[in-house]
Amino acid sequence: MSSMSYAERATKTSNPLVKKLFTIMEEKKTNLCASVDVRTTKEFLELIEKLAPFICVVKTHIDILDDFTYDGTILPLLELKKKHNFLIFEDRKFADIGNTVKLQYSAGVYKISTWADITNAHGVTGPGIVAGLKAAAEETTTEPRGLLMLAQLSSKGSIATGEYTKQTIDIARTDKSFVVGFIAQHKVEEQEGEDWVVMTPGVGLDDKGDALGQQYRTVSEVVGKEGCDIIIVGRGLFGKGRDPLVEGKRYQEAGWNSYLNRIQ
Ligand code: 5FU
Repeated sequence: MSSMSYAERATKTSNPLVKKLFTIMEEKKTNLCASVDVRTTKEFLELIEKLAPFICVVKTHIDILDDFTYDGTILPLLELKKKHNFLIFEDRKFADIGNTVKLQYSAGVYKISTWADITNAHGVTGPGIVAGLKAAAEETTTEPRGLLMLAQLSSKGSIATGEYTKQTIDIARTDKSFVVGFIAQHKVEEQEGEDWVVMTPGVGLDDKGDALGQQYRTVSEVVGKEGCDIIIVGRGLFGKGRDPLVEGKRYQEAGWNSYLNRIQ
């Protein structure tokens, strides 16, 4: 489906969450997901407010915040979501048995299933992880929820390759209504009737990586050459004294132009 427009894919999908996502992307002309890895709620909300016009998805690591409270962090986040029209993706990377992830997703202080449209999981524990997360979503919200399976990672030496990646894709196929796509480094080969959303981290226009194993590729490589749908950018937008207003626009334009070139 990588040569089809987001608008066309929004019409074709029967999944309400995917429809919402592609519709936002088309309306705001963006395939940029901002990864807002900061430590205070103030910085978090201010950064999202600045980046909001340029993005389709906010990606959180909610457990990084030093001062998290549901009312102080999540309620204003949901207000920003309403005002600026984006989806929320909690990059929780679940990796346990079904019963445990069910609790981790819906309970504790974070109650992720009540506010995050999208979350993700590793395939390492087998398909029970999908069933556990889906059960939690069904029990805690009437809003559409979607799962991305971690098929590949961006970091140096990742062992999520080859047969592991293949088997993770097979796990995704066990529930095509709840699993909406993958975190991967390139487009996943699709079977008849499939249209997976591929979200890709490890994207940077100025750096090649960091000191802890992160590896960056350019926007045109990821969207144009590899056929990924959404670029996930963190420090490229706000790190090292960068101006999120400038970089937000820059990555949005780069992502959108690469997409337009791809579907021509
Ligand atoms: F699944 C993955 C992955 O393979 N690589 C990643 O970098 C997730 N990430 C996340 O994307 C990571 O946890 C960060 O939150 C973000 C990338 O941030 P950066 O600042 O653009 O390197």
